[in-house]
Amino acid sequence: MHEKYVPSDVESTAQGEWRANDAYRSTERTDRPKFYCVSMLPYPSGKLHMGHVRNYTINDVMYRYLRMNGYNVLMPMGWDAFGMPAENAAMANGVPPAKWTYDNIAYMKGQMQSMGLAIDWSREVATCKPDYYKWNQWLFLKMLEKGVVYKKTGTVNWDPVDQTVLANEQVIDGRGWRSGALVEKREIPMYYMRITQYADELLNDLEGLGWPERVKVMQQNWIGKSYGVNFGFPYEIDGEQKLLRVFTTRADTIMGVTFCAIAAEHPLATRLAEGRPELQAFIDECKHGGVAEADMATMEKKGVATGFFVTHPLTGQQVEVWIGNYVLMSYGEGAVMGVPAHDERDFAFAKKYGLPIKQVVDVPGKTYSTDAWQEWYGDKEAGVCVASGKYDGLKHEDAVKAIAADLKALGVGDRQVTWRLRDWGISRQRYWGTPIPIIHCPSCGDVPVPEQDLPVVLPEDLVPDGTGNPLAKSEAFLNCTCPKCGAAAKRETDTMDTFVDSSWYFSRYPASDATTMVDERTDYWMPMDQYIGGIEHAILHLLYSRFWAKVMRDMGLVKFGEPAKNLLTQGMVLNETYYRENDAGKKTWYNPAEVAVTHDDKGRPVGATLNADGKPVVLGGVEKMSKSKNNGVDPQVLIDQYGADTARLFTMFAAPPEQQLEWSGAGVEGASRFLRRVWGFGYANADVLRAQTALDAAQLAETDKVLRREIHGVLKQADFDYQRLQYNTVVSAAMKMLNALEGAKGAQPAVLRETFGILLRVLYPVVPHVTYRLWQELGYADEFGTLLDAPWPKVDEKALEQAEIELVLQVNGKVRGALTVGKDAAREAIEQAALAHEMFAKFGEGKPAKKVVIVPGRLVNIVV
Ligand code: ANZ
Ligand code: ZN
Repeated sequence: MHEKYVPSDVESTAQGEWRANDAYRSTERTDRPKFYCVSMLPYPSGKLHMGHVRNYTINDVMYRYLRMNGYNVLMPMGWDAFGMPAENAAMANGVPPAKWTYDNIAYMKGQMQSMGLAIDWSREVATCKPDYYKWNQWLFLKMLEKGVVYKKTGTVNWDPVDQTVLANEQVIDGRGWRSGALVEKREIPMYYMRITQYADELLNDLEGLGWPERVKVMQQNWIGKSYGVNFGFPYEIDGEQKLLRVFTTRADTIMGVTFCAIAAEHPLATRLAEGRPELQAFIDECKHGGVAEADMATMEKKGVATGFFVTHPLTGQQVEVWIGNYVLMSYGEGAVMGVPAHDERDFAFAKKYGLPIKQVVDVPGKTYSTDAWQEWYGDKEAGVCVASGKYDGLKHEDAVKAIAADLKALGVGDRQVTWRLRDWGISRQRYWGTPIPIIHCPSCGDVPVPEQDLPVVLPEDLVPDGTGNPLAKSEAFLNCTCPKCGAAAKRETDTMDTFVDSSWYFSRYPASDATTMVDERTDYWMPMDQYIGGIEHAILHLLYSRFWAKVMRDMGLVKFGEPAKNLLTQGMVLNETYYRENDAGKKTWYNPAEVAVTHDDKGRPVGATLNADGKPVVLGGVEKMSKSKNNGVDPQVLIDQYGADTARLFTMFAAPPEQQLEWSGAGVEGASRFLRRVWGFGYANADVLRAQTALDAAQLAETDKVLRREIHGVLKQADFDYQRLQYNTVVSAAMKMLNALEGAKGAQPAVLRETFGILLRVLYPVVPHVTYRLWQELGYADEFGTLLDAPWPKVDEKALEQAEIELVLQVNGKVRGALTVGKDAAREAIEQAALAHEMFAKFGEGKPAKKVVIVPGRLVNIVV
């Protein structure tokens, strides 16, 4: 055994042995309970960042702890390998996205291996490989057959200069990110997945999931079930009687309607704009800008009056129709009844255009004013109807019922449930994705690719140039024959949204080599017992995954309807930021590695200078690690300098998994120091530790009992913390153990061996390399086998039982201190401990003790 702890040596040897033994390959054994723990698969962007390191270490700690505790555990890994960054890199460097992607995968896989993760690489999945995306295509066609997939026109962002469709994030302030051209909205045919068909189930099943409450609430809001009323305002146009239909959740405010607003794409708007250039101009203006719903909520409310009137169905009054940019064509009826007194958007709109505001709900004790919007104006629980004729005095629920009944009696409306959830448009006009398996034939129309011709393979050698989809220019891909009539035909060039790829990969890992989409190994492992990932995936990825699970279940492919029983959303990794600002106000951000920081006496940073020139930089505060703020720490640098175990220990110790983690150079140093101490203890006591003498519980010295009590007590707490996934306090437990071991002088060899063996196992899931090596070096492996499958240490309740008590210590009748002894300590042991006490040395004046008086459970008096 080396005297010095050399992480690179320890880690490469351990990893070499694990690889040689295929130590993390899992099988579908039935003699143990299974536990399937999965991290959200990474996008192969180039190299790992600290967020990845944290995510996978949490997963790894869980794996190792459970495996030692008798579970059959599987930790898989894969690559979310399609997507835009690869196309962007291709444009920048002229390499095909495939090459960039495969290179990144190889590099990042190497990094993961150097972290010592317990991944079963035999199950690796890359979503850009034909044997994976074949099944996206296959299920797409099955869904098409069943009507779960359908085609309709959808709105996209069109860049008129680059002649290409842009993703929402490529539209910046209404302009194309590369060309700077004003973006237009375009209607094109697209494929949709009917997720709305599962809306009720997606909502109801949330209840049974062991997920963070806030994630469930986010999903709930996204699905957005609302109970309302759908009714129409009668009008006449071109000699025809029609209804302007609206959807409202506040029918109780119907007497407060002062206008109606319709979306720019509403058919009535189109009709009214005929021969009215000022209306048409506004409609065209609305076509610019992004199509993201979030933009709609925050943008300035704008509109134009049409001079056209509809009739209020209950009062008979004339109500003017406006075209408004805040009305969405895709929600409800694409039209709203304007109640400025009680709807915040309508309020802003009415103030801007001087429309009347009529209060019809009153909350006792509050005074309404049209000066500024107040939260309570929109509260439906607190108020009652006023200025509403026969509905006066009714509360929200009763008013809605009464008004809906009246509208129904008039034949113009009824109650209605609506959902915020939209069907999922999966067509993308991009190259680097799963080809949609459809063939366009001039005579047969859209023809599905026959099952035996799957997969439709994506060419891997194209280089996009930013002007449209390269598939549309590739003759080799494009040209084919119609499977129905044999005539020359063209392939669909749209590819699938990359969220399709990530919607079911966890079901593929168990059966990654199967010639079917999934197989009985999927039945064995799924659903995931623990899913781990970032909160940024709380809505879309998780919702789509749940939807796919239900679709696959309904097709008889899998036996579960929810993919993840438990979800852990790990906290973000934060770091200090530093910058300088030039005269134009442009900030340059400096990496924390490039600056020297001064701290006050509380350790808070008070100033910093740039290493390069010694001049000051501004402290920008603690922020999420990101490229834009240049405050990332490269995990590779950390691993190269300190070893993977230190990186793992620091990330687990600095914060509980779900909390934010603040980076600290001092914390990393501390982690490294601690591991050197563990090693040092093992080295210094190697001979004693290696001696496998049996522990004789009856022959323990008091100091041995104290040590065992400490170690078993901390083990009990650590066990509890492992089970509730609180890994930071598991690390503190190990630190306490080491302190106790270092403080225990002259412990019996068997006790030292037992307690250090406990420390190694408690620490092992967090720092598997150094503990694995010590386990071997100190002969534990000979006794228990490899640390990977060593039995988890059991708490010896007997060791805990002997609680300590404190006795008052007197010297010549004067109180000089306290003496801690075991509850059942024998007379001689107490006498011994009293005479060894430092207070006796100090106040006994070097004289021998004449007599030691012991009052059991109370005090000890040494008389000299
Ligand atoms: C009148 C009203 C009065 C409304 C009031 C609210 C408060 P949720 O709850 O999210 O489903 N709305 C309906 N269709 C719309 C569309 N296409 N674009 C924009 N807004 C639309 O929202 C339902 C409410 O959103 C509806 O209730 C309607 O405004 C508006 F004091 O009707 B309400
Ligand atoms: Zn044909």
